[in-house]
Amino acid sequence: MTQSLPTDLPRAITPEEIAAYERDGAAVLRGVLPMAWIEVMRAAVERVLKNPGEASVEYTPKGKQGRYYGDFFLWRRDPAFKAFMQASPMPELAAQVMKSRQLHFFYDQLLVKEPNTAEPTPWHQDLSYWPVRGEQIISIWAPFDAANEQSGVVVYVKGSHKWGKLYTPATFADKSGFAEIYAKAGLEPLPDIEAQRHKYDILCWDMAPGDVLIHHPLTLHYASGNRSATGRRRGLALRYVGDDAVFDARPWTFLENKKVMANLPAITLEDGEAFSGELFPRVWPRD
Ligand SMILES: O=C(O)CCC(=O)C(=O)O
Repeated sequence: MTQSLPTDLPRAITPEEIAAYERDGAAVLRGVLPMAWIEVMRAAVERVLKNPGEASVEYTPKGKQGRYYGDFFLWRRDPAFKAFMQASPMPELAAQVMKSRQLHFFYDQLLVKEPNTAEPTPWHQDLSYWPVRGEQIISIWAPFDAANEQSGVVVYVKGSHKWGKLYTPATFADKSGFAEIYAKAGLEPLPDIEAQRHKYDILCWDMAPGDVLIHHPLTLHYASGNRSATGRRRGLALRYVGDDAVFDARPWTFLENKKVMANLPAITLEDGEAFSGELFPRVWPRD
């Protein structure tokens, strides 16, 4: 059924949008995700929510209202997620923004916040969690609902990708299994951005279905809980790596999280090697 969906970008990414991404570390791209894909992905998200995977995390504590659900590497178990990262306009978008000849898929991460969910996504930078080095590394945050600050759209500290900092990864929830791993990384503690928001230039966009956000792996970002009483916030982050990205074998990344890695093939990449293999397929150019 995904075969009849559009693969081409509805429009080219403009030089101004690329310049904003490079300068600010994040940008909004309006009207780049066709509605047909959103519908397919809404159905795919429902499948996952009804049948949570082994790597999934319920970030909302039991007994509290709302639901903050996180899951990883969905493309490995659901054909719609695989089609979305491979055959939707998203790889072309990533290649254009990063000016990359080739792309490999790194992983996908589903983050759903149902109405009345209090739990925020803490301020963090992605790169400190990841076994990757390079500049051509991008996240596309694709919401399948309208999203705004009230419902927990992702917001960014403008220009923070240029601070030259790699901060200690934040843990999304106490029992997620990550805290012990990240404490060992020996990185600089994150500043308390939430408590001092006035000191930072925060980028925040209202999103309509069809819009996506893009961000650099060093850009600090956050999302509030979903304070809407009715509006869901279903977001999927797609991570792509381009020509200059290589495997970084440093310890204390998410690879050491047994829950995430349990059902994935073993990674045999050496430090400094380009991404390849079954777990990190080439998705651009399309064969
Ligand atoms: O969806 C969220 O709440 C956070 C997303 C995020 O942290 C990311 O895409 O890297």
